[in-house]
Amino acid sequence: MSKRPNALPAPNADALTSNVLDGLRKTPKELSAVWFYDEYGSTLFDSICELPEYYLTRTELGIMQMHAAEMAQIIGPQAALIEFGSGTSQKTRLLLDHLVAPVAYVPVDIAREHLIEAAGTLARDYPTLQIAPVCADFTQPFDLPKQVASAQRRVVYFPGSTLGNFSPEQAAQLLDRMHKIVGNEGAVLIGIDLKKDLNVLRRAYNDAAGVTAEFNLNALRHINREIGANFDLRNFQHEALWVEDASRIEMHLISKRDQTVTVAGTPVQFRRGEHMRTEYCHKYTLEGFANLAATAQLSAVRTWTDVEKKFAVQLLEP
Ligand code: AVJ
Repeated sequence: MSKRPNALPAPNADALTSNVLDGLRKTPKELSAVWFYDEYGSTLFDSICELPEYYLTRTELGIMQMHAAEMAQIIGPQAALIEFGSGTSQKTRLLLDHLVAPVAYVPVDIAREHLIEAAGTLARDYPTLQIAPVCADFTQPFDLPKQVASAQRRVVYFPGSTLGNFSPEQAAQLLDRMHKIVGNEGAVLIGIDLKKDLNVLRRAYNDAAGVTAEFNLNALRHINREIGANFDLRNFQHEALWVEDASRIEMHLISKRDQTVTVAGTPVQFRRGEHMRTEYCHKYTLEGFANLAATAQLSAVRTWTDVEKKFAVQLLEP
């Protein structure tokens, strides 16, 4: 790694507190999906990716295995790859194996220890690659490391259908920021989950082993620790439901009783049965996604899918 891991700053605490309180003042209450990803939550997410019901990761990995060589060829030599929400960088390896003389890999993730570990493992396996991790909430502006400057082409990699976590307006903004980051010669390689059998979708977010429930509840544990709150995890129940109008799964936490929770010194009331939204997981049609990308002046030059069309990876260019 080009940077000492200790030099990675963690995101700002005041911004995190107002992020939570703003969401809790809404009706219905909501929390940002960013709260899932503390160290434990990132590990839980890695377990979710292995669940039999959670088809997303293995389907996308299959697409990458089949087509990474072609993706790398279209991306071209001496690219800088900037990954939003890099996690374990597992899918990225398939791309790195085929890219010709990549100039830099910039994994961006909110979970600091997880990021450092993933970057370290990657550095051992790709000794000639410049790896410049950035610990940041990628929905906020962050500085690009200097290594990116010498690239022939900048490419944002955004796998996992993480875009689906954002409202259509936020997703359009995020795509627009990606467009600005890569510039008019760049590209965005993005993974999106496609709309399918509703029972398959519901099961993916209501797994039999209860890992997703634990992942959902862990957002409260993370908030308790990070900004000082006293959520009692036993008083909330996980639920994931399909919302047809918006074409999305929503993850909720339902209050099991009337209760008052103190969040960074502010009392917050919950009624029994009240829903708090913790995540959107939008499921796209290729046409719907094309319209979304177009709002950011991006369009698909290539689309790769699995045979059952469960998931798509697209290369977007300005
Ligand atoms: C990593 C955001 C794509 O929405 O499917 C998994 C996160 N949430 N199970 C998704 C998640 C519940 C995941 N993304």
